Amino acid sequence: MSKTVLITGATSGFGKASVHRFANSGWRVIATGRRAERLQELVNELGADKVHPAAFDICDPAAMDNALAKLPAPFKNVDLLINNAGLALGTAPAQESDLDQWNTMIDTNVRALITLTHKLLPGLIKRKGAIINISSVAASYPYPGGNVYGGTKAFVVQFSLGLRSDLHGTGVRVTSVEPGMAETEFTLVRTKGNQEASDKLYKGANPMTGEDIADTLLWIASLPAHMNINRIELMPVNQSFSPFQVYRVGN
Ligand code: NDP
Ligand code: 8X3
Repeated sequence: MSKTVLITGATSGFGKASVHRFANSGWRVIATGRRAERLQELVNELGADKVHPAAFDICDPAAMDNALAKLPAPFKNVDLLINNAGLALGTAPAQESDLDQWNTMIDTNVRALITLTHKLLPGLIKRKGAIINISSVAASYPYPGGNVYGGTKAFVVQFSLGLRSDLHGTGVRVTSVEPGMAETEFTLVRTKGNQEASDKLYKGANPMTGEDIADTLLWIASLPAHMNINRIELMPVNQSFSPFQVYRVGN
């Protein structure tokens, strides 16, 4: 019998590619995001029996409740929650950052993620389901301008590991997926629509793609029920590590 996955942030990037991968592998998919027309395109491409579009702002708990209450019968029982919706805003150092942007990242990457998880946990436990949370390499490796974004993603890692502890014995699997550079709309959003900045960042780097991450998510979800990937970190070959920066007095 086919299973149901709820994928947040399905209008673009990792989420959109995952809707295709899961639907084409026999899953029923609840696809969420604010851009309703993009969700409808997924339904048109993949079929209304495979994809249910749920357009809402994930930061609005009432809208989330409404969308969950309106799930049609075949999509009601979620077996897998992929908490993917998220964003980075700005690259300024902390001392020059915009507090509203910080709060939006916390509301989206943290508050909305825990809210949806909390709402779906009873059903996931009943069905011995799974949760995959999308974190980032920014959770483990700080970089200038990563401040609150990295903080939210570190929360996602630790929350995932905490869930693993709490769900001990329930059969529910929890995974933190921590990707590095992948070309999606991520940088366009981060730079408020600066296509040139986005193109420049990815040019020549051969970054990962939404499909690369979607393949990883499908692999994790398809493992035997007795196996749990706790954390997985992925990078394009052309991305690696730098030395610490050292500020020298007198420079
Ligand atoms: P995209 O910008 O391409 O996709 C982000 C998705 O999140 C969109 O579908 C967007 O939908 C959704 N989203 C954002 N805010 C809201 C909101 N308030 N309500 C509902 N949906 C929302 O980026 P990616 O695919 O790259 O990002 C997916 C996840 O992966 C994010 O959590 C990101 O932090 C993480 N990540 C990305 C990396 C990268 O290099 N690309 C690397 C590591 C992690 P809509 O705008 O329609 O609402
Ligand atoms: C996205 C990867 O390195 O831009 O989470 O923060 S990075």
